[in-house]
Amino acid sequence: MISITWSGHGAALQGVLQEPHVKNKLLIHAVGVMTLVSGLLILLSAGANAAIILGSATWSGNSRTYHLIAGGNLGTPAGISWSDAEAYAVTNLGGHLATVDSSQLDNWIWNTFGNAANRNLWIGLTDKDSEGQFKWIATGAAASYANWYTGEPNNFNNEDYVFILRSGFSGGNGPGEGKWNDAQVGWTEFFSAPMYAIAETVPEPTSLVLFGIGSAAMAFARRKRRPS
Ligand SMILES: [Ca+2]
Ligand SMILES: [Ca+2]
Repeated sequence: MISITWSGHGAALQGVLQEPHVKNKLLIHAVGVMTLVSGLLILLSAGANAAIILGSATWSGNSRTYHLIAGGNLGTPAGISWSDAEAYAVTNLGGHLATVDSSQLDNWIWNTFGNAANRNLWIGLTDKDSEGQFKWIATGAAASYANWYTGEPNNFNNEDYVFILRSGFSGGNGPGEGKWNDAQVGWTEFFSAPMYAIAETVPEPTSLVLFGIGSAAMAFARRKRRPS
């Protein structure tokens, strides 16, 4: 345990610290430094995760930006688990795996990221909290739109996480490309095709907002320090 006691010069320092204008400056500095550090940590962590963004595009229907996430590196992208993809979206993008709550958005994602490519696409739909009750990870809202493959979701061996089946997929229930299937959280491939993921972000990146707040606080503190 660490304890701090005031004595001697400390008492004098404590008196100075209690002067209102000094306390205000210290508070401004503390807020500025903390928000700058928060923003830096978010930006620095962008290189720390074993995941990459292969492409991004904005849908005019809601002005949100969607990102194609994979594991591995840019030279050799690889499949990624639902949990790693969601963690990457939260930590590095300030977002989540995608909420695909309309046929228009579903079709746009398919045409933008899935069609004609040998990849499955994780989305932000899960029934991990209550079997059969599928909710969007970003909002917790129950799914009112879904695009299941025939026979899905089947919760086979306790499957709680949803992906879009790759282009050209055909299984026991016939052709299923672009349709949805529930799967297990750690899968990185499905019938030899890698699992990638679609994440979404709102227009203003979180890290830039934090930087803005931090920079404004520091600039304000600098202005106040100047002799008038
Ligand atoms: Ca399930
Ligand atoms: Ca399934």
